[in-house]
This record gives sequence, C-alpha cells and structure tokens, in this order.
Amino acid sequence: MKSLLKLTTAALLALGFAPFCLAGVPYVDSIDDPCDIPGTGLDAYDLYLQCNNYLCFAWFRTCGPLDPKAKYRIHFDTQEPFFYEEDDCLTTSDDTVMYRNGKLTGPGELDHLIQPDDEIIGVAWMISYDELGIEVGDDVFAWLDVHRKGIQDRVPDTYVDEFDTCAKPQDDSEVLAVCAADDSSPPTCPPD
Ligand SMILES: [Ca+2]
Ligand SMILES: [Ca+2]
Repeated sequence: MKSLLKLTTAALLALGFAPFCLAGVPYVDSIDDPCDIPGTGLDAYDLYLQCNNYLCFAWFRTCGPLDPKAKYRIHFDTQEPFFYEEDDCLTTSDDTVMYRNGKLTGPGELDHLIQPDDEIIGVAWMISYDELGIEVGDDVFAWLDVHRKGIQDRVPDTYVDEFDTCAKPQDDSEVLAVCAADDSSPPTCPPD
C-alpha cells in the first residue's frame, strides 16, 4: 500500500499536482463569507479548519441564530480522489459532519456551541486523525453548505463565476486546505 501511495504521489507530481502539504500549506485555514441572504440563520458567516496534535477542529458561524430546520454540513476530502482530480462534478467528500437542531451526525464530537448573548450562532467539532483516516503530513480539504429546501449558502462559494456550473469544489479557491500537523504546532482556540 505504501509503495502504491508513493507511486500515486510521484504520478501526481509528474502531472503537476503537488500534494498541498508538500507545497507548504499551514495547519490552519479560514474564510469569511458575506452576510447577504435573507434569514440570517441560513447565512454562513465564516468557516475555520485546523489540524494539529492529532485532532482537527472545524467550526462555522452564521449571521444569526441557527435555523432549527436547517442542516449545517461540513464536508471533508481526505482520500483520493481529491477535488482537483474529479472532472465530472462528482463529490469527492469522504466524511461529512452535520448539525441539525441539536443533533450531530458523522465522525467526531461536538466541541462546543458558539453562543454569544444566549443565541447559538455557530458549531465547533473535534475530530481525530484516526476518525478522518489521516496521518501527520496528509492534506485535508473542507467546505460547508447550509441546507434547507435546497442549498442556501456555501462556504467557500463553489460557484466561481457564471461559467462554473458545477456546485462541487473544483478549484483550490473553493475549499479550505490544511496540512495535518503533529503535536509541535501550537493550538489555537475556537471562538466562545
Ligand atoms: Ca454567507
Ligand atoms: Ca476524496
């Protein structure tokens, strides 16, 4: 299996697709998203991902209190094929965590609810490397969608422009990307 992985990496390098970790991406990535959708609980405000010390923390915030009828999903692409290898607009997500009205599904566990002023406006997960099937030095890609009668918001926005008809990530601007670090990287804290 290891030789296969090495061959695959070599093949990717030959094709010009250097694994993101080899390209030196850090273990933390985040993106802000505009508040521009009526019904603020369906409108994502940001998405954050960090992987160090054998744990990945992922969290999002919304522009208002969470909608109890909405599904909030973070998708993780951790195994081949990766998003940049899929040409037919099929999902390359390998794990999905979902929060809906107090219930969690998927790997990992709730770290905490982000709850300023007694209004829940975000969810933070804690997921081990084992649960994601990754090791130190692996690439981890993630994106968020908010679903209620169809997708209401996506972070990052997976439609790059009017010519992009695929709602799945295809470009590195359409995912968060981190490199799974070891325990020598200092932790950072999710927002309260
Ligand atoms: Ca938004
Ligand atoms: Ca995948």
